[in-house]
Parts: sequence; C-alpha cells; structure tokens
Amino acid sequence: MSEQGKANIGVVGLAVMGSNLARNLASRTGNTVAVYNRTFARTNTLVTEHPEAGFVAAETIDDFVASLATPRTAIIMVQAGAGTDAVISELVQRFEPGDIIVDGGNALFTDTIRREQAIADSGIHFVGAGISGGEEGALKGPSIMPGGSVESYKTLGPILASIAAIAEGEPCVTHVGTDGAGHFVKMIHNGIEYADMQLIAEAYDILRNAGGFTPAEIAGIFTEWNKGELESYLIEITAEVLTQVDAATGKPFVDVVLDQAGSKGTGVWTVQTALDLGTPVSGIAEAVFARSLSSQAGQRAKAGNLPAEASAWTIDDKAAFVEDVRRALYASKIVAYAQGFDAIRAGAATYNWNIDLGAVSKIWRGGCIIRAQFLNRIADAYGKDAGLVSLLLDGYFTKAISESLASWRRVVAQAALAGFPVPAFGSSLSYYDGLRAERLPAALVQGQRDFFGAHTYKRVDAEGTFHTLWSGDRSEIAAEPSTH
Ligand code: NBP
Repeated sequence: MSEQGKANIGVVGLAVMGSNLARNLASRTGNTVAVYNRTFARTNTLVTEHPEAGFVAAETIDDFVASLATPRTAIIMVQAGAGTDAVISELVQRFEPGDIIVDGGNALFTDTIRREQAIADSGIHFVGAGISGGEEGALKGPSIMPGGSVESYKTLGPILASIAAIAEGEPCVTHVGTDGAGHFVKMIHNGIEYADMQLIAEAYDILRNAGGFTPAEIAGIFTEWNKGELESYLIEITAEVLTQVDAATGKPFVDVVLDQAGSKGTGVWTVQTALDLGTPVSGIAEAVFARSLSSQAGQRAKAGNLPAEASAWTIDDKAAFVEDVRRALYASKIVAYAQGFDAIRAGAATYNWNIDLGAVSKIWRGGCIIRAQFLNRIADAYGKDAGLVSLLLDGYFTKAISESLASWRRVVAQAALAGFPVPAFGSSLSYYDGLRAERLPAALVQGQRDFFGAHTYKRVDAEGTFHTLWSGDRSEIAAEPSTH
C-alpha cells in the first residue's frame, strides 16, 4: 500500500467482470485495490468471499475516492452506456487534475472519444481500455487494449501489465493510441472473432453434411488441426464443444442447440464503422449477417421447401477432402485478419492514431478469444514492413494462400454446386480475387453512375474528370467533380 495506506488502483462495478478484474489486480505484488459498487451488497460479497485479496472496500463513492493514492486511478467495469456515463460523472466531480479514469467496459469508440473530450479541460485523464478474454481472462489475465494519453499510460501501463496475459514472455498490453484507439481496436478484435467463428462453423458444416463425419470425429479433426498452422483457442474450444454430449438425450450437444446465433453488438459496430471508413471487411460482415439469417426463424421455417437444384458432393478421398477444407479455412482466415488489420489502419488514418499493427497482433497472442500462433506471423509481417499495405502481400501469407488456393476454390465451388451456404469462405475468396484483379467491373459501374446521375468518371489515359452527354450526341466533356 502506498501514500499512508491508500490503494494504488480502484475498481468501480463489481459484477462478474469487475470482481474478477479486482481479484486479478489484488493477486499481483504491489497492488492494493479499492473496490466500490453502486449496490453495497455486491461489494460486501466480494470482500467476504475473498479475504485473501486485502480489498479496501468503500460503501460510498466519497469513501472510494478518499481511499485512492494519487494520482488516483480507477477502472470502471459497469454496464456500457448510461451506467458508464453516470460513474464517470461521479468520479469527475471528485477527482483532480492528473487522476485517471479508465473505462474497461465494451464502449463504442466514438463514445470514448466523446467522453475524453468532455473531461479533457478538467485535466483528468480518461482512458478507454478494451479488455478481452471474458470472465476467465479478467481473472487470470486478459488482453488489454488501452487508449488515452501517453502521460496516463506511464501510471496505468505497469498496473495493466501486472494483470495482463503473458504471451511468449511479454504482457498482452500496449498503449494502442490516443482517445478511442483502444476501444476501436477491441471492436475490430471482436469483429475478427465473429469471422473466425463463422469460418470454423462453415468448415464444420461441410465436414458434417458433405463429408458425413460425426461431431465426435470432427472434434478429432479439429484437434489435429490445432497442432498446425490453425492452432488457436477457437479451434481448441470448438473441438471441446463438439465432444460434448447432452446428458438428457445422449445426443451430441451441437444437435440439441437451437441454430439461431445471437450477438451483442461489437460485430455490428465493426461492420458499421468499416462502411463509414470505406474499408471492405466482407468476412466479418458475412459472419454478422450469417448470425442474422440464422435468427430469421419465421422466414427460414417457410423457406425450407425452396428449390435447391443441388448436385451431390462426391468425395472419393476423405483425407484429401478434409485437407481441402482445412486449407479453405486457413486461407479465408488470413483474409479475415487482413481485412481487420486494414480496418485498423483506416481507423488510425481517420482518427489520427499512431497504431503499431505489429504490437496489436502481439497483444492478441494471449488472453483474448482470437489468441493464436498465427498472430506471430502477423507480428513478423508488420515487423518486417510497418507500412505493409495488405497482410496478403507479405511473403509468408502470399505463400500460405498460394498453397491453399486450389483447395479453397474446390471447396467454395463444390459448396455452391451442392447447395451448402459458405458466405464467409465464398466472400473471402471473392475478396482475394477482387484484390488481385487487374481490372474490375467498377469501370462499368462508373459508366452507369455517370449515365443516371452525372457522377463523372476518370479516364485511364488522361488526367481530369469527365462526363458524357448521354442524351443527344454522347460527346464527352471535361467536368468538375460532381457533387451528386
Ligand atoms: P454488467 O454489464 O452486467 O453491469 C453490471 C454492473 O454495472 C453492476 O456493477 C451494476 O451495479 C453496474 N451499474 C449499472 Br447496471 N448501472 C449503473 C449506474 N447507473 N451506476 C453505477 N453502476 C451501475 O457487468 P459485467 O457483465 O461485469 O460487465 C462489465 C463491463 O464489461 C460491461 O461494459 C461489459 O460490456 C464488459 N464485458 C466485457 C467482457 C469481455 O469479455 N471483455 C465480457 C463481459 C462484459 P449494481 O450492482 O448496483 O446494479
């Protein structure tokens, strides 16, 4: 304890995430943790159940603030939205210049920018920190993505490093960038998580329904895959889920679960933001829409008899088929990550953040849901070339895709012929083919736009902006850019 027995860090909000984070903080040498919750019963329960933590419990917000050493540092872990605003307001009224308020909840990055600006004049630091890893991560070591000022990170960095997951000897935390950068990167992390999960689900669907493997057999396949380049937490837990048997019916767990996937919003935010930034995150978007489609119960119930005109997926060599699916999954996954990192770069350019993409990939190697070996390759790629315009252009990934391409095309084409939905596999392959195309049909789209809206176009062989007089003699005129 420092400054006459005061706490060096406080946690506000002691539901599951806040309690676990407070316990994690208290378990690390050098930390003394003050805890406060709107409803005191929660504080009491935590302190009673965990005497070993040595918490400094506060019944009122005034007591909480008084129990913190300066600069006062408090992490808010309350319900995102109005709850977060309410707690910020209470702390701002009591904190002093140089003190630090951290929002560790799942805030939308634009809210974080707004909150930071609103209190900037007070001299109090506001830090939006993305915290990934769920309940277990909060307790044992999450991946942490703090934004906010460089100055605040001098105090906050060592505290966060003390509780973060460790990957290859390095704590999974870095100062991502100023104001909303941390929550932005956390949002993209979640978007990539959506894509990764959907891709794994598509691989499962094909293995199960085209390959005829049982869930238990597919669990075995995923366990094998987890020993290679696909090694990741998500592949590992997928194998676990597929081995689960429902106690009541004896059926595979996956067969008794309603096939309607929900979402809490960060995937949607990623896609909405990417649309605003003009950055294609088609793998993530398809993953979000696949969940939406799954939840259209009424439509799906009525559409079951729509014609399929599908042909059988004949599989002569099962081992080769499984390898095709693995490669299609790996190539699609590379595209999803390439798109996610593109979105971070686009966000950084728009919001003036100096984000080290290699450092981001490193802090995702542990603690978070998308943790994977693969992230080391991404770190290597950005380590070699921080200005890499696409991960797909890094030698390692170019080679990985090239080795997977034939399999990827076979799987997507066969899925289409046999009538299997593979929105994320398919859109990732189309993105790849679009990116490498010498000419895209966008030229025709420009013609259409100029025809109906005089939107103008540029020529391949001359500088300037042009418009064709589509009625009459159809002559071309040099034009100022249209504002239509
Ligand atoms: P909840 O999101 O369920 O929120 C409950 C907490 O918010 C309680 O402590 C509650 O106090 C407090 N609270 C509310 Br509600 N309104 C308040 C207000 N107006 N003033 C003060 N406190 C208020 O808790 P959680 O599930 O532990 O999640 C906490 C944060 O972490 C959220 O932002 C969530 O999105 C995020 N989260 C992250 C992950 C992850 O993997 N990173 C996972 C889950 C959650 P009370 O006890 O008095 O009602």
